[in-house]
Amino acid sequence: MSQICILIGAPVDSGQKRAGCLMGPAAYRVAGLAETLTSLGHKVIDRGDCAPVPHPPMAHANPAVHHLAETVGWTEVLAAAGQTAAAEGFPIFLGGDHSLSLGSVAGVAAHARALGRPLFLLWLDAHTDFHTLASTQSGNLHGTPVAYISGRSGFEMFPPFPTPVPGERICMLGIRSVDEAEQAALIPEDVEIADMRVLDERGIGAPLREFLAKVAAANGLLHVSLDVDFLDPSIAPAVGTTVPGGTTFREAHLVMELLHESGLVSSLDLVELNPFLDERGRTARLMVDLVASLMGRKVFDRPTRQF
Ligand code: HAR
Ligand code: MN
Ligand code: MN
Ligand code: MN
Repeated sequence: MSQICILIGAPVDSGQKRAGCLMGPAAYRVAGLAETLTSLGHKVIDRGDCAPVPHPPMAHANPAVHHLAETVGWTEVLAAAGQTAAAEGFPIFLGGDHSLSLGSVAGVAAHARALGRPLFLLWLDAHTDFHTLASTQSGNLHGTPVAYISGRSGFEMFPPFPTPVPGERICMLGIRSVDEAEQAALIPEDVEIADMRVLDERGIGAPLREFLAKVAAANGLLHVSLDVDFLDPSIAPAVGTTVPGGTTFREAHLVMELLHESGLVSSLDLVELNPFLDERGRTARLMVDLVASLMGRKVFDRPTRQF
């Protein structure tokens, strides 16, 4: 199906401490994201880069928390841009660190609420990003979006999340770094966590297919959040938080191919690319290739499915 892809540049660097993610949107453009989507038959509208709504500094009881006002400002602008774009087509958020998902997912959740359809979330990441502002020790707000999206308390300075996504509508793949406080908070939730141990045992297709069946049965919308560190650092070095033992090139493409076949994905984040750490653009190009698989590029285009 041909889509109207709406590119939303989100040069967010405030959710962590290693500068460079702000160059992400430019790197995706240089790597040919729009041209790739056009070649697959999609229409592309590039909305350019957003800027955060300005706020005076905000303090938090947890002194580790930094760039709070800026993060709230990003959340507001991206939620508004995301809601508008979701009504017009298929939003693709070009990050930017993962704190941008506080806003991108709030935007698509507002759209889902307007349609009266449930939103589901696929989190492709080494990390669960399930901290609250109180529990984060690093103070890096890129480690918090899933807590906000699932309606945990402690985000009072942020806009109230429109219809929080309950744990049973969230699936995480690629997980291999979970802090103690996140672990404790995730236990009572029903988040489907296919960590690397599970993927080693079962392969990556099985847990994903199970989740997609739930989305389809509920007539849900599906937001996909793709963190560069989902991938093994040997193939995707351009990220500030490398964790060994990530997904392979083919595992990542299989995820994207299955997602395409499902026809269920309605919006996408590309996050944590730090082009300053890249090797001649290889990570940016790999991310663009993964988007191509998600949007319909096939290894061999069979007239009928025969797997
Ligand atoms: N859990 C750690 C923290 O909160 C590391 C979080 C890193 N998150 C990302 N995005 N890089 O997934 O500081
Ligand atoms: Mn992340
Ligand atoms: Mn991560
Ligand atoms: Mn639950």
